[in-house]
Amino acid sequence: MSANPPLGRVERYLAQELARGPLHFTLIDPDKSPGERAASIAKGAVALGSSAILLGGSTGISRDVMGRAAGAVKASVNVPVIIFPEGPDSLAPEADAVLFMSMLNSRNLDLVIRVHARAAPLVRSMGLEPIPLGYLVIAPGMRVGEVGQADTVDRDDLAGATGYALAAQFLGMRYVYLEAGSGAPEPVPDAMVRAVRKALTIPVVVGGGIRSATEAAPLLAAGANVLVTGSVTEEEGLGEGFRGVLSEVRRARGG
Ligand code: 1GP
Repeated sequence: MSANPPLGRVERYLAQELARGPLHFTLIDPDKSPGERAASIAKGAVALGSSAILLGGSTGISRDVMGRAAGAVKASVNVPVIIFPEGPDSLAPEADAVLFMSMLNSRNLDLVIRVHARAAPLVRSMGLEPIPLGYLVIAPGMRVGEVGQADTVDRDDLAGATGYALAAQFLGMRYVYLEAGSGAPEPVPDAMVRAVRKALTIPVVVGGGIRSATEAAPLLAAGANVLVTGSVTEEEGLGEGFRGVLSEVRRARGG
């Protein structure tokens, strides 16, 4: 036994990249964009500077659909393919890693820890790298807030968000994800990102409602370490909105 097991390959890569500045992850829903379609979005996204592909989003993605998307994406890009899980049934060994996330503010203990107890042996047997992450749903929370039975953090409750995020860090989680919900009319407030960033030493991931440079710039200025976008590519492909987000991230990285 070692007190601090070494980081896995994906986390080492992310740590190296994060040391050079903020990153962008592209979330692709394999139910909406299966197999080769997921691969083609991933290829375009990575060419524009996205640093990882997250696969997930819908409820009820089967292992088969996840596996085919992960396999196709892996064959076309050289960045990590990470499952954004919805439950143990959507895990597939074709991916590199899984966000092993606890929904910190869910009233449903299944989403805080019980599903994890069922999923952990599966994650190990599939050889997926688990990335420990505290997932915090901020108002409005959208569908994930509802399905996840979240006590959403109010948008002006900076102390509440900071408390949860710091607790996640103290529990040993290595990332915190501030989630406004997919398709949120506005992203997490930049003042909240700034407050959480200031209190933590682990990376802060921000997602939900980021559709263009206009939303991305203040979040990056507030210190967000990773921006996640999903809907914008599902709805508009690699158009102006997505390109705008990526150009802000590249600018924040000094490139
Ligand atoms: C959802 O944070 C992600 O979990 C992405 O949200 O679909 O609004 O980009 P969008």
